[in-house]
Amino acid sequence: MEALNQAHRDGVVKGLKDVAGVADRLDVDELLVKHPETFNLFCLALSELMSEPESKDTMGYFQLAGIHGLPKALWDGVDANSKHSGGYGYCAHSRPTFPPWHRPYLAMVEQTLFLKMRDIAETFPEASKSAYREAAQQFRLPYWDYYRPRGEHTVFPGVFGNGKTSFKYDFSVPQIFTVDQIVLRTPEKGNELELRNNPFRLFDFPSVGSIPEREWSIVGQDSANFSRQQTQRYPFSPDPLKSMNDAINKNRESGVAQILNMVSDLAYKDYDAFAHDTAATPSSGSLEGSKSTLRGSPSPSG
Ligand SMILES: [Cu+2]
Repeated sequence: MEALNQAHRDGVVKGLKDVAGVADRLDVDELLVKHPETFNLFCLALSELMSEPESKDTMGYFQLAGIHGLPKALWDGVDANSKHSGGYGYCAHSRPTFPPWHRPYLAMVEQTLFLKMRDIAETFPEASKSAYREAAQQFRLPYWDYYRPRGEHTVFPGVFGNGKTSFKYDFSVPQIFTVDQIVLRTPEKGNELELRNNPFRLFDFPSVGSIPEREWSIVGQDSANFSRQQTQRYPFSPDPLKSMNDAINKNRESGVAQILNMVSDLAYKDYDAFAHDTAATPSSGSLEGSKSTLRGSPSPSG
């Protein structure tokens, strides 16, 4: 464990294999339902990370976020090869390294949260400490499976009567991303329940200028009209949640078709065609393209 702590302080990603073994990453709802104590610790750790955004720690919130986008800053003094990232962050867009680049990046976020979860587990009362220690060991960064039904029967903008389409399953946004507050068991309350702000809902900027004004253009043409107080999803929609759910349900069919195509079409034997969006692909789409389509739907700022 000390080796991982030291590596982390040095800005090195070792991953969790040596300290927690190998485990599956789960869909966010699966983690929540199957490992509630782990999810509880995850929320506490994420809130703690987000509460010190301007920490100069190389594994601090703004430092981690800046690797992929904003705020624009050098990570540990290393200059970015920004030719492919639009001048922001280090993300390997439009290159063969697009898929593998994101794996150590997410492992870095995972390692950061895991170490916080381990520390938080130690602050719980003696009677619950060992349960939380074990819960931390179960943690792997969850993902959002866009094609997992979250409910039954939905109606969304489409092509049938009244311009609507209906489907027997609803692939809506996981609820944990939508509610303002959540109930957590906290060490401060002696493992009792406490109402807390939901860290998955939004991020409150510590000050209006914490993202410099000149950097906002990365989030698109309309960025001048975005809130400088907090992050928003579908900021210009009168009903952001409905817009997100509609987009996810509407894009599901073409998204699934594209992924199946990438599995079955021999054109994708070419790794470049599979991996990124600038290769001359004889068929349609790439892993990068499908990520962008889906990411662009729920959150215009990525
Ligand atoms: Cu990226």
